[in-house]
Amino acid sequence: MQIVHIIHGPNLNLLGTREPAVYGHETLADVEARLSKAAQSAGVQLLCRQSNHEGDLVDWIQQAGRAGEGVVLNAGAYTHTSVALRDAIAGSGARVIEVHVSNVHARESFRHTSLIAPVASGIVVGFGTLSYDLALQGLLALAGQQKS
Ligand code: CA2
Repeated sequence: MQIVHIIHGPNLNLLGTREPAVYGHETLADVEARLSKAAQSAGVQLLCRQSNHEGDLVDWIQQAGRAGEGVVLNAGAYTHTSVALRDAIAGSGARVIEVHVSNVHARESFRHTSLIAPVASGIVVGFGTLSYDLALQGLLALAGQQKS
């Protein structure tokens, strides 16, 4: 069965507990439960992980890349700062869809830059937690296109 990695970066464990005006009311567990249902209907297995540590994210991206498995990645604030994550994506050849819950372009200017975007296969931004669902759908569509 095809495996898809859902990787959440720093502070996303707080989703649904604070700043609801920016990030909404759903927790990470709520989002993952919904994604799991969509994955099940698509016949795909999800591996969902969150870490506040950059190196964990690097390891998981490399692992997915080595195995030829796709990634839905919300790198949180590391999106705007991490050369290491960009290098992990480029170096491992992982197919990554970058996700943001909030519309980063309507926020502070330091959030307008993504070091990941140039090496991502697609980007979904600003649809609230629905961004994750759209990203998974996009990733599966890209994988399907590659097979045919
Ligand atoms: O909009 C997104 O998904 C972000 O990746 C979220 C990051 C932020 O640094 C990015 O610029 C955009 C922040 C994640 C923190 O999540 C929280 C959720 C609830 C309460 C506090 C933080």
